[in-house]
Amino acid sequence: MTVPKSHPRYISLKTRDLIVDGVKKGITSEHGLIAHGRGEAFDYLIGEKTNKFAVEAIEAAAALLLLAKRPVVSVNGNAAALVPKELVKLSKIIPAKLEVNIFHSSKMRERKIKNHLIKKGAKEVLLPNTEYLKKIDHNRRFANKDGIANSDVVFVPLEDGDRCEALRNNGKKVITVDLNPLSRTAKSANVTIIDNISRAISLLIKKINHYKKYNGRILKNKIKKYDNKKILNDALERIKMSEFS
Ligand code: PTJ
Repeated sequence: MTVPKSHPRYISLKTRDLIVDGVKKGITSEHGLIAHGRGEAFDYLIGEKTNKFAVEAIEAAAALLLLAKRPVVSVNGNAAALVPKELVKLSKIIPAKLEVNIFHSSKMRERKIKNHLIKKGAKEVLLPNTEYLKKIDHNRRFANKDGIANSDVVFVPLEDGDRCEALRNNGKKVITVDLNPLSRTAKSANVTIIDNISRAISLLIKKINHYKKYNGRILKNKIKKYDNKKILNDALERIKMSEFS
């Protein structure tokens, strides 16, 4: 669709095009369209901008990813359609493994997401294989032994609640990006970035580059001071403040 730049909802409409293209290419699941719509609704309510609570979470996420021993960036169909280049860049600067790990199981879609990430510059992209996460009893439990299965910190944007809880129950530290502060994922992650992935990921990359000069003690201190419950509450307060203007 051709949208003039002057259109007040230009960014939102172009972002929709990315998700629709993702479905057409077989990268994004049809359910991804619904998830995107839910995200848009929450984005409205937080003012369609990166708020202070998101910046604080991005700082904690940057520290956690830099301190991790075996970090993994998990990619699903929505994230791959919206920010593929940025996910590749993020995995390179940490550095972290990239693993395709999707909720609506499909071997074909996994391969398509992998190829899409390679086209965008990724050298290696893992797919779930023989290993599996405990305490989740369906076909969404598979993970790669060199990736999520043996990771200590997982960056997993737009994740389903069950799988986020399963990652926590398997001893992983979880960083998510989720526009809905009331979702189970938002509540069960260690660090919840309540922002649109399209805005948050570049800021996370910048912050990681900036934090690389800090030693472990400073980074640990940033994590110690971080309180995810407070961040969720701040986001809810922001939503309550939404009013007609
Ligand atoms: O590719 P798959 O099979 O792994 O499927 C991916 C989706 C996202 C469809 C799947 O994980 C799913 O169904 O997720 P949920 O349970 O609908 O949760 C997605 C969450 O992401 C919701 O809380 C949305 O509000 C939020 N969300 C949607 N779009 C964005 C977003 N958060 C940040 N940025 C967005 N652009």
